[in-house]
Amino acid sequence: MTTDLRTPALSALAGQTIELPSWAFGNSGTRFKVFGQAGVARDPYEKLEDAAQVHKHTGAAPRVSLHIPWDLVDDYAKLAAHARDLGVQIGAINSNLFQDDEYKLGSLTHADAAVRRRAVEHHAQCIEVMRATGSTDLKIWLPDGTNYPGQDDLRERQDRLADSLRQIYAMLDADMRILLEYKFFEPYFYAMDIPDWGTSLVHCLELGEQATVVLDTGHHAPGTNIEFIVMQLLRLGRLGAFDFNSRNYADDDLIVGSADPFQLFRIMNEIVAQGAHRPESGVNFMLDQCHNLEKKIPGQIRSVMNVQEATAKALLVDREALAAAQRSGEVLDAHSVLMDAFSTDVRPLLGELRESQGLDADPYAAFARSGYQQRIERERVGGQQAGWGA
Ligand code: AOS
Ligand code: MN
Repeated sequence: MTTDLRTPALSALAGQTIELPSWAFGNSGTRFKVFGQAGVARDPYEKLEDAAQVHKHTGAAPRVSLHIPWDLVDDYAKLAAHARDLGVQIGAINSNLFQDDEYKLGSLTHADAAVRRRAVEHHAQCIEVMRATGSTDLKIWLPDGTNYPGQDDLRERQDRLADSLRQIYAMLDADMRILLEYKFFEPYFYAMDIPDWGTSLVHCLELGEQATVVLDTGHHAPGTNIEFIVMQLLRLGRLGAFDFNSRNYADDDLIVGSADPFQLFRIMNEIVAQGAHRPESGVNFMLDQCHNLEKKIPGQIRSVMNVQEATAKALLVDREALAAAQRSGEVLDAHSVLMDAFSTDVRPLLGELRESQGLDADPYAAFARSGYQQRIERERVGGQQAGWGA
């Protein structure tokens, strides 16, 4: 390496934060089976306690996304205070448009204005939660779509969606923003109403500057060049957040970086190339995962570590050498610069970072040694475990 890349990499990594989803701490599964696990959180308070363990050992996960109504509580100021006491804070608030019978044919796009109004009003409730918890991100994943050609008018559904989103946007406070997610299939299989980043972006551009796109890494067809999308959204200033996870086949929601660490590196490379890893870029690096087989807390710790490792590798790309090789058309030299960074073992660097922060170099092992898992398995007896839909 011609330049010292380690020192700036360490300082950039010290500033990186990753947001955890509350639902990762509840039971989850597939549409075939939800497996229960001993010690799983029974309410949003316990979910925050588990999330705080991830932050305690990684030092990099200080926010937790909530989902309404899965995380309904009587007093959100109290929940936010509980988070603060644990050393974390409330992150994005996720709305839910997919679990009411009324939404079978659509929510924000429904042909019936009364159903659309109800779906819009649910966001007023979410914005109240944001005000009470200090959250500034309203994340909307629109599950609407159709299963059969001719089932509904595609154009009219877009117009209704634009109108519903305008009403939600109008409710935002000045420091709030909408994070608008896209997904190419599921729960509908002919035409989703926000199937791709282009559609999400078009709606965001129409809405205004407080609307940005969420890129869920699991929501693309196989072979999609996700880093290209990342680059383009950054270029336009409209990449609001990631929902990080891994896919092998569909929306698998597996641990980020487990299926394809090279893809995660390529994504983080575009992020670092445009300086978007810095907190002031406004890109929220969130996880959206479900740990069906593995234990929840170590699953989240591993995920945070995977994002940190991909980021560290991206920070070690020798950008001067890369630019020189690109300018002179040295195809393989340019490629080698990237591969050298990708092939670097960054675990010692991250260990050094953590030790400088008073943490154990290996958060995964430190959590295992802590006895927390055994304690919750012993103590959390009785009550209803949190889970998908609860
Ligand atoms: C659904 O497929 C999306 O990925 C959502 O972002 C997410 O799973 C949901 O918001 C969790 O409630
Ligand atoms: Mn998602």
